Amino acid sequence: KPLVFSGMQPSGDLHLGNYLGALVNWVAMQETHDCIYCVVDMHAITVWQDPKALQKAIREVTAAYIAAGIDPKRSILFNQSQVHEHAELAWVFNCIARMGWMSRMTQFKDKAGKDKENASLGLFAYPSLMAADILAYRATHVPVGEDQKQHLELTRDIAIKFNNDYAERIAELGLGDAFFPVTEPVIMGPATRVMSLRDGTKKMSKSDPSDYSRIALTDDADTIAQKIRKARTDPEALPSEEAGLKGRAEADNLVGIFAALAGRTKADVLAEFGGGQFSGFKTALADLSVAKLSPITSEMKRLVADPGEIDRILADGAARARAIARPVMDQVKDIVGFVRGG
Ligand code: AQP
Repeated sequence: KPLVFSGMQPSGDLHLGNYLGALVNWVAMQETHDCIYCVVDMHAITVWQDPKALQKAIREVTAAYIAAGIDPKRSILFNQSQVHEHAELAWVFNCIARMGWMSRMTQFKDKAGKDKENASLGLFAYPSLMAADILAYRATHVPVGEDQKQHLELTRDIAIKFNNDYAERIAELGLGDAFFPVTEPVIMGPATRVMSLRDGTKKMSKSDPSDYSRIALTDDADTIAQKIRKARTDPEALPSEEAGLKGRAEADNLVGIFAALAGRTKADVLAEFGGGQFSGFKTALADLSVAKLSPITSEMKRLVADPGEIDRILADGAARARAIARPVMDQVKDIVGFVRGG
């Protein structure tokens, strides 16, 4: 079976974008692939995280994965910092990737903002660690939202350059023609880019200062309803056809969220709500969101009440992850020319 790897940062509460853009696809892929799902805590500290809040978020994100349908027996579920091969391989990749490649990454530009001199070195090297996450398992498929496409292209560039730079050595050691696979991004489903509820041109994000910009998986029914009621819209009625959403980013986003949650097309949603005012549509969207998210929220609550059990699941996942990553890392050391004991 093809091997899948993906992860999310415990840098705040997971939101509808994380859920529709990534998590629902992760759950589905368990049927057809061997899957490794990671809570990428080392990525989270590329920007400041309060230590106690980080520990809490790692357990909450783990609970969210399980509550959404990731089965920790069937898939490998762990947190990144427990498997040190990620950090080891990232260093090798830091020496493969070029400064120029990294400086073209839009996520770095967005997150570093104007004060680039003050951004952490980790934030700059983020895509190199992400390549290590994936390639430590030689994963071939990575389900992500649209925003991660550029980082995945860089993962491919790193794999190709490593394979080329060390081609002779890889052949000499009998490790095949290409040591690392050229990974396929899997960007699928109707909601690959969910936008902020306050600004239809910005993606929904954990780090947006406005709580009203996102629906968190931890929000209760009243909070969800209130956030949807306050979501920005324009004064026009909803169009009856999809073409009418063009140039209306906020309307497009809300219809897209409805369609994704209901498993319907946007055209179908507009056939029902087109011509009507936003208020009625928003009430229906709030009801649908609560119906879909509240079972996940309550299961998350139940799971986080027993942090010991979550820690046991993570430790078990880390041991299984290490069993795959360790031999890959040993081979990388042999390829590069490090001397290793035992
Ligand atoms: N708005 C979104 N729409 C669709 N997919 C999204 N993803 C994130 N936001 C959206 C997908 O969720 C997965 C995990 O993302 P992440 O936690 O690693 O980091 P991120 O992409 O940077 O997510 P955030 O929420 O915006 O976090 P912050 O604000 O901390 O940077 C990825 O597959 C991502 O594509």
